[in-house]
Amino acid sequence: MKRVITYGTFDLLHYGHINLLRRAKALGDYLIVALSTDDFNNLQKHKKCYFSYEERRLLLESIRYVDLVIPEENWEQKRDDMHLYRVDTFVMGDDWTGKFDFLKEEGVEVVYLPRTPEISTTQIKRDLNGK
Ligand code: C2G
Repeated sequence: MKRVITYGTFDLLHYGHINLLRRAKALGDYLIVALSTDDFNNLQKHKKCYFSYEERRLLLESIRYVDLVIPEENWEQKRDDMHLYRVDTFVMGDDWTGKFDFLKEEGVEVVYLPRTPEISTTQIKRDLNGK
C-alpha cells in the first residue's frame, strides 16, 4: 500500500486542484490531503479563504481520489507527518519545486507535478470581480 500525501488550501475547489489530486493518487494507492486550517491560512499563509476549513474538508472528502483529509496547522509539521502517516511519496505542484526536497531526508520520494495552466483561486476571484 503506497501512501501519498499532498498539502494545500484548496479554496474555491477547481479543476486545477482536481488534476493535481488525480495525478497524486495515480502515484500510489492511498492519498492523504493535509488541508490548511483557517488559522494557518489567515495567520501564516496570509490567504483569505472563501470557504471555511470544514467546508473545504467536506469538498475534498467527496473527491474519489482522496482517502484521508488531515489538518495542516503550520509549516513545520511535514517532517513528523511523513512518519506519523507512513508516507512513501510527497507531492506538490511545481510552483513549489525544490522547496520541500529536505523531506527526502525522511526517506520519502518528493514529486513536483506541473501546475494546470490558466486557473487559480486568485484568477477566479479576479474574474468574478470583473477585474
Ligand atoms: N495547483 C495546480 N494547478 C493549479 C492550481 C493549484 O496544480 N492551477 C496545485 C498547487 O500547486 C498545490 C495544490 O494544487 O500543489 C493546492 O493549491 P493551493 O491550495 O494553492 O495550495 P498552496 O496555497 O500552494 O498550499 O504547505 C504547502 C502549502 O499548504 C501549499
